[in-house]
Amino acid sequence: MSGAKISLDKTKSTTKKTKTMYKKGEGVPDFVLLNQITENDFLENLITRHKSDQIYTYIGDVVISSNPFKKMNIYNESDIKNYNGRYKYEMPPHIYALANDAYRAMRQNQEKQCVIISGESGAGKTEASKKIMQFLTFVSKNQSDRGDKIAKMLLESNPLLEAFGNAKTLRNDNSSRFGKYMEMQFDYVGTPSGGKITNYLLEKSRVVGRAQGERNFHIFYQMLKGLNQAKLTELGLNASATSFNYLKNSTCIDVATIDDVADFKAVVKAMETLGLKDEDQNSIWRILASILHIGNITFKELPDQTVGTSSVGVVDQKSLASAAACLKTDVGTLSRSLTYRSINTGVGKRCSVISVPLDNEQAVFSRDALAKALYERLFQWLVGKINQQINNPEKGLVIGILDIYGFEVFEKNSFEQLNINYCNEKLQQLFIELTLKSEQAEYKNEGIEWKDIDYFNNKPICDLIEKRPIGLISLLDEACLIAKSTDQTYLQNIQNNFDKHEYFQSYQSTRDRSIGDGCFRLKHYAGDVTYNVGGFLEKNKDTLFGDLITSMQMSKDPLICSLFPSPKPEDSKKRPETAGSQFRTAINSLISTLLACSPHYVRCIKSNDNKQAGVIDEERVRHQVRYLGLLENVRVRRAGFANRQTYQRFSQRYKMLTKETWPTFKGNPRQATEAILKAHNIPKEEFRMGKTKVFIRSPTTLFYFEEKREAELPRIATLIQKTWRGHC
Ligand code: AOV
Ligand code: MG
Repeated sequence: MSGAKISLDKTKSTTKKTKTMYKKGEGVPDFVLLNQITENDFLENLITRHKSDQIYTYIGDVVISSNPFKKMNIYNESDIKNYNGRYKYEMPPHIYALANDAYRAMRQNQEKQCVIISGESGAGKTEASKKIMQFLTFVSKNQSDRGDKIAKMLLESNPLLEAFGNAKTLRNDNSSRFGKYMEMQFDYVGTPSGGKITNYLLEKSRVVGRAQGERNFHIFYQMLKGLNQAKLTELGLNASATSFNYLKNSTCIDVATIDDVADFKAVVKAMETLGLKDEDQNSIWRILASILHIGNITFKELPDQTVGTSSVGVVDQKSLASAAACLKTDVGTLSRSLTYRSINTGVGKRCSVISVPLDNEQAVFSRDALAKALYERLFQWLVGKINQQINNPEKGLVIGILDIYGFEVFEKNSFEQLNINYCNEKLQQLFIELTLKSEQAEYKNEGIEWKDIDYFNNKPICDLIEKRPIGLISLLDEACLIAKSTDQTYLQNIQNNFDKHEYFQSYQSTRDRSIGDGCFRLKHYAGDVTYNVGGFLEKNKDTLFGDLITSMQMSKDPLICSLFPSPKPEDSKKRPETAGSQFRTAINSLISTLLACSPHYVRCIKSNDNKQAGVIDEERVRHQVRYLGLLENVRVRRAGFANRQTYQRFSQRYKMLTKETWPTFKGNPRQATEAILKAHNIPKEEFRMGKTKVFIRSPTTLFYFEEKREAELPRIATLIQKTWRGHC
């Protein structure tokens, strides 16, 4: 798996420092430079560049990345050094240039930065996020031990979390099944001081089942191939992966692009770097092994003589015993918690608890719920453990990197896909808000002459999903509260509410047979997705019966016990928050976090659906260019201004560049800005004076001022020193 490796190649680089950025026939490095902005011109440039191994192209500050599906010789140590500290226009487009810009902006402006990476499943987001981290850790670690150690830990969190949170899907061999926002923390001079990971909704249903041809989370296969024999025997895992129902049920064990043994080694190394002690590691292997044993437990009907009804008993006593042994819990209690459910009856003093036997379907449900809960809580614990090691609560500077699961469409799409695609809608909305909408709004507010550019706004789809009290999530919550509701009644209810909605379709409203029974369709920004409501209510409620919690609390392993705390008395009266609303809250809080930072964008494009090197599928790429709104992005960018700054800031930063404004100036910041621009003969078409800000059309003008300033600084510093000495 390429996913786990992030080491730097020390061989020679292919990115050379150059001022002439492009040759004829190789396309333009920034789409803004195209002669004409048509879809075909855009595509031609992208394809030409992809074919000549130039996978990065800009739209102003935005990096467009097309997945090469092959190892590129552009990520060596020498490449990092080439990009470090340089200006964008000096070098060919690269993700390192964006990382460098974020790092520079963070230190220069002492402001939080974030990098938002978007694109569909398999487009290259996770790889991009790792390249950014690789660049930032390399250029920022100084020779201090602490900086080095932190940098190492930040990098090592990747293979560890990928092992537990990524899996092979039909779209991507290393698909992220959780969302991740990694904040890299720096001190005020830019040395790494820590990090914090926020994770979003892990697709835990994968633990118990998935589509044919997909895999469970990588770690299961790694563990079976990587642990030594003695350990495997101790865990009762001396059998091939195909002996475990949770692994064999999707008929995919080995993947050509993945080396589970090597990845396992990387995981163990990462665990060590991140301070996971042997006993923690042992608990982790035991939990994972217990999940595999739990998956092999099946049930059979038993006649229940006392009540005359039937209940179920565990068939596979050996698997049950192995699971209990791995979990260090009592086998009888575990067995009972899988086959019975305690129910409180009566109120107050008359309250009593009765034990109700489960039928086969309920027992299977309960078994799978336990396996999913164990895995999800272990994952959460792992993230917490990493954070404990790396988080530095002291105030400093931050670059956040967002790598989330990409938009996805499968043959059968369920609750998980709805959440994943909802999250992608929100990110697209953020992109629209920040780059298309507010940019145009700002020109207007500042009184800059501007002709509006149309774009597709996906806000109605976001509202359709998340709006309260009538939205897909809220109505699902409502259904979860009503005892009689089923997935079908939920479907009926959303049809009644949304059948006239522009972006919602059902068989009832369209008579379109392709929207099968029990399904609805959303017209997402990235394409139509048909969701099957089967399991929606259960997945949203996400219940884990108290008996299972009790049986886990009896474990003699402190880690396992800690994963299942008893509910606090004050929480017992509150209704537990559903999975859907938790996700909505988390995503909206993420958006607020991102809005508080200066954003940098990477838009990843999947070149083809077969993960093939050297192939770029024009129609697939055209579709992505369309829905990502890239053409509109170029239009706004081209007609607009690359940079804007308040008069205050501009004049403050560049006042030393003209004798009119240095050392003193009597006018206001706007007049000072005008004087600086005039003294440097900046042509009129190159800037506009707004109400509070100056707008600069091309980045080169800004670079010009920056270079002049850098050249001036030593002289000014000497001058100040002399004046200071003179005063002494
Ligand atoms: P994703 O993160 O966008 O999908 P990945 O970053 O995992 O996609 O990329 C998928 C695969 O494409 C990787 O495993 C690599 O084989 C290849 N790849 C991507 N970027 C590069 C690159 N810059 N150079 C070489 N190969 C690359 V998902 O997590 O499924 O939404 O949920
Ligand atoms: Mg990914």
